[in-house]
Amino acid sequence: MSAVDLLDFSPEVAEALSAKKPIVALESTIITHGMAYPRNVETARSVEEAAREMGAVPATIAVIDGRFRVGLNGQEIERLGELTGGVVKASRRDLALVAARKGSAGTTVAATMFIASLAGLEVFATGGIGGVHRGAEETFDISADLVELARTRVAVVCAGAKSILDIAKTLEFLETQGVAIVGYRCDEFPAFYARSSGFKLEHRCDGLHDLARMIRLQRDIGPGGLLIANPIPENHALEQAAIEERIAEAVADAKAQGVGKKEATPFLLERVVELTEGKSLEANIALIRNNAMLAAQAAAELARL
Ligand code: PSU
Ligand code: MN
Repeated sequence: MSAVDLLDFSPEVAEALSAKKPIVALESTIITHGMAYPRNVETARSVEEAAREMGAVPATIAVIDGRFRVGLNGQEIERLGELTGGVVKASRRDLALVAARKGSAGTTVAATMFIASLAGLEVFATGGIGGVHRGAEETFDISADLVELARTRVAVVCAGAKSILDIAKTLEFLETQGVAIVGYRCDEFPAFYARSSGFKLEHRCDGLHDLARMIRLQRDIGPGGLLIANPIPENHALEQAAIEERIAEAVADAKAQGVGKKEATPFLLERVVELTEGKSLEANIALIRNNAMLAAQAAAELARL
């Protein structure tokens, strides 16, 4: 058996693939581990809607009963959303093992990229990628997302990396791994809740035609994907210094409670939402929608190249 045999497409995505319509892959760890129920389900639906508004078919990816599902219907998103915590957070390394016991899982950026690529999808939208955690010099906590970006030919639209991470080390690691990064209408790598991080990017792009050409060439040249950095819309951005303080608190809490490994990211995300009284959640939702819209436009442009 090969990995492709594990793929199942929703009827809508199957039709879009054969008709060569633009498709945007979406991850599901945001649903299972990134937000609490029912906002996770509302967000997943609204992000799909955003992709549709821009003319693409959304394909939310997850592992369902041991199968790699590309495209979930509303009911399936609801079911996954209710399972928060009770379901596996699958990164690349977990896929075969979850499939072997016919389990279900939310897929991280790394796992979603892998499945998207298997399915022949070119463009994927997420909120923020995983990265090098603060204190990684001791814990070695570096997200598998970064390694996947180096070896899988899928373009990933993100709003940068949250400053729950060490952005400088994340960018260094990406450089070492040879990952191509382009800022969409920005000169700096964005910091998720904030439009800039202080870290300059080497490449910038200002239009969809150029972006689509970059995606296509990166796909031709490889071996990895293109990371497209798309800053949070101005009217949703949070004040940098204030959010930085809350994040530092969350990181300290995680350390004090000994939270690490794959629990680190979900714990920090939830703690930041509490500490900002939900403001970070609103920003998070706005930026994912914004990324889905850009990914959809890029996918539509790719179809025209
Ligand atoms: N960043 C966010 N929200 C998220 C995640 C990252 O702002 O929900 C999720 C993504 O699915 C990402 C994963 O791929 O966390 C990274 O987890 P880890 O650090 O364990 O690799
Ligand atoms: Mn980790």
